Amino acid sequence: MPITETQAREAAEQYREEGYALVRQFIDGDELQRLRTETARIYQEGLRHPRTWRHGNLSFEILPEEDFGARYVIQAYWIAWISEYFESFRRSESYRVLLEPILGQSIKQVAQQIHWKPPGAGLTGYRFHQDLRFREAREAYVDIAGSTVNSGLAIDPSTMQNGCLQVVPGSHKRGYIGLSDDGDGQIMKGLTAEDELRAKGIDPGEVVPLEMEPGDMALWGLLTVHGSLPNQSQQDRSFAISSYVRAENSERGEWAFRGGQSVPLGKTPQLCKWEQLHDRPEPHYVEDKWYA
Ligand SMILES: O=C(O)CCC(=O)C(=O)O
Ligand SMILES: [Fe+2]
Repeated sequence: MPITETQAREAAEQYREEGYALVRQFIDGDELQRLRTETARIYQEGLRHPRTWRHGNLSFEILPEEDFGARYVIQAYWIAWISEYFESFRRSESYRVLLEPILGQSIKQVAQQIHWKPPGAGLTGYRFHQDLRFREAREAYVDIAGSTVNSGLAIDPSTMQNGCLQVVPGSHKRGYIGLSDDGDGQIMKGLTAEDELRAKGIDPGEVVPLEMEPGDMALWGLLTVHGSLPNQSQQDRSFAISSYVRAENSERGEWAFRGGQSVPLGKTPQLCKWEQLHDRPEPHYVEDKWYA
């Protein structure tokens, strides 16, 4: 059963005021079971690749055995291309109800990701940052921050021990502050020291951990300061992230809803993020030891 319009309105209100929102039991029951089963299947699919692999928007980010002692899948992008379940889920009635009070009735999707934090993988934290840093081609959007919302759905229980998302309420009203933009800007290497937060005017005491049960949904914006720690437990934390934009303000993305109607993927992928979609559309492995 999709969330109610009242829940969605309340979430939109919290999102506007605080830069994030938490919706408990966005999905449950059989739907949640299907999500978990399909996520496990996709992890196994990713494990077939010895290194990071891309094909159009579809991609698996791999920590290879030669560098990590075992092979780990830490991210998958645009699995809708290999999963009927995720293709319809990304534009399901639950998402429509959730997104409409924030983005209106015509919506494109610019990111679809699953993040895993396999126990033992080590490099599974995300230093504090604002997602605006990931949006290339700002000219392809109008009012990009005001027209985008990110959503993260807990597939596994998400706890302090396994690296749940942490947010700074109200930080979306402070503009772009450049956290983790120093050095090589690689947000999965190292941790954010409390002093880095203080240097940008954030009291570490303001950070709110979002512990979530499977099926719970978090929303945050492109300017909301957030991050997460590496998994320090024996339980994985898989998390399904999707980023949606108000369609009339974006030249990029796959349609999700047009005038409130769910829109399936077309025959060919639309430009979402990577310029590689045009430069190197064929399947290929990526030589980028960003973790070295
Ligand atoms: O998976 C997480 O804990 C956070 C991911 C994140 O912030 C991102 O991909 O931008
Ligand atoms: Fe992020």
